[in-house]
Amino acid sequence: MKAIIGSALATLLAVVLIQAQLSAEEMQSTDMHLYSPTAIEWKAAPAALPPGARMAVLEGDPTKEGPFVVRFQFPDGYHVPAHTHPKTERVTVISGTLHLATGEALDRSSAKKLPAGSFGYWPAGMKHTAWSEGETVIQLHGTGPWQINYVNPADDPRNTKKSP
Ligand SMILES: [Cu+2]
Repeated sequence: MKAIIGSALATLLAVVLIQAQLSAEEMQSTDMHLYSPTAIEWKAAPAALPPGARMAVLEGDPTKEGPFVVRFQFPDGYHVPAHTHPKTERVTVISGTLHLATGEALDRSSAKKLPAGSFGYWPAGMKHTAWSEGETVIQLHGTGPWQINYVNPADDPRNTKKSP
């Protein structure tokens, strides 16, 4: 009886280990992509962002589970109103300048200035607002799905009713 339970446990453990290995492998790339700056395909950014931004998906799918890398291109003076994310945000400034205001007050006068070459990350749920100075490209990487929740629902472009 003990032997049966022992081998059942061993089988269960083996199944668990194989599943853990499979899900780790799903996180790994099976293909290769090299992007020169001119080969990056820009599209309109998702409706969750104010109009005017463009987005390029470089790796993965930010709408799905798993790792992703995307870039956003903002025109000069583009502003993303106060918002949070359900996961850690990781931002690299590729070109231009990003200004970031954080904290409860979101005081724009004490915002951090992030010139090209900057990197920053901040935790899930942290309120922040950001705007560009000059045309600005930022790169986000993280673990999807990527989501944005506006502090004030009226700021959410998805809530703007398009006239019929
Ligand atoms: Cu953000």
